Amino acid sequence: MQVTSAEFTKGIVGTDIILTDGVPEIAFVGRSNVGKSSLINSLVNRNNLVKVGKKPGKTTEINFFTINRGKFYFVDLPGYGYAEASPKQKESIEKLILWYLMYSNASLRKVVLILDVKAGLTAFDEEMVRVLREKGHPYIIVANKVDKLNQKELSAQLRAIKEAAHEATVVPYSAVTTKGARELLQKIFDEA
Ligand SMILES: Nc1nc2c(ncn2[C@@H]2O[C@H](COP(=O)(O)OP(=O)(O)OP(=O)(O)O)[C@@H](O)[C@H]2O)c(=O)[nH]1
Ligand SMILES: [Mg+2]
Repeated sequence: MQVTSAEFTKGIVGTDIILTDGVPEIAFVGRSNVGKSSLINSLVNRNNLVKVGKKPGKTTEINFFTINRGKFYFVDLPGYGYAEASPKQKESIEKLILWYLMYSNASLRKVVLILDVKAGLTAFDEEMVRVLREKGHPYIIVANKVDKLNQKELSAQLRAIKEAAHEATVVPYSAVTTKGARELLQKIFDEA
């Protein structure tokens, strides 16, 4: 499937009518600064659909983007684990993400859990995997920023990530070079 159009639709912080319109959602979650927004831009071939590199930890809403004139939503979640956020801010972001994944009744077609390939899984990433498995949401792990590692480092990191994530599908990716974009789109849309 090709992404032929993408527009920002709305940001939500709780129950909203957009969650019940039946349009399948593809959600992008991950720690702050792993490249969620950059990755969405690279998948839709746009430089600035989603704002990148602004001060991390500022996005506190769940942002919906309409893909291919209403066939799907791409959903950009706020990043967790931003070191300089206050404990209260951290907690409210984690609560919002957990609510969305566990209780919002979102029509989740796929959850894309994004990691920094160098960092691997943090404690909250492991919590994410646990929740996704428990709720039975189909998910894919993306190991982003592979452009930062050489081949040897890369294969060791990918192996470690796969092991820590219960042998989940792990797609090596770079939002900078767009390496992995084709494979990721195929996996998101369940194509052979
Ligand atoms: N080298 C490299 N840098 C990347 C890649 N993807 C993103 N970055 C950089 O990482 C930084 C964070 O990227 P964002 O896309 O804003 O990350 P985010 O996960 O959306 O961050 P929050 O919105 O704060 O949660 C930016 O400086 C990007 O340019 C990548 O694949 N390779
Ligand atoms: Mg972002």
